[in-house]
Amino acid sequence: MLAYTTLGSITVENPYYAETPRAIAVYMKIHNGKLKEVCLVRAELAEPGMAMVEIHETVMTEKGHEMRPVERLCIPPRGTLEMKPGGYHVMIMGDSETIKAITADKTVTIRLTFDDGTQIEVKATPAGEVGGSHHH
Ligand SMILES: [Cu+2]
Repeated sequence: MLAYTTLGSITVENPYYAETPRAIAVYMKIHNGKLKEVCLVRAELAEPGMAMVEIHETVMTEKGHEMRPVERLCIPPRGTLEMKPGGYHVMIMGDSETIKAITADKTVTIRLTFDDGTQIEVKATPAGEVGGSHHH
């Protein structure tokens, strides 16, 4: 089963999250149905709290995997961007209490803002559960 959220010509498919004691990584596929490039410029929690939210990319360095914040994540015209483990993700960071509170109901709701003004609320479910990740 797949979960979709569509607004205008942007479709978010299958959002899911993975949790560690001090962070939550949210993954999804974003499809751009426009004939113009669209860029993700902001991610935030639908209910703001003590956590910090950033868009991250994972890069390989001499020291191994490293995560870096990115300012904008652009999706080509009629293209799809896949945020997945080892690549792009939305990262929510906080202390363990804050992280626990966010995932208490097994749903992480984030709001994505694109450079064309579109805002989409996305409800991510835990990785591996129904509506969560699917493997190829
Ligand atoms: Cu990260």
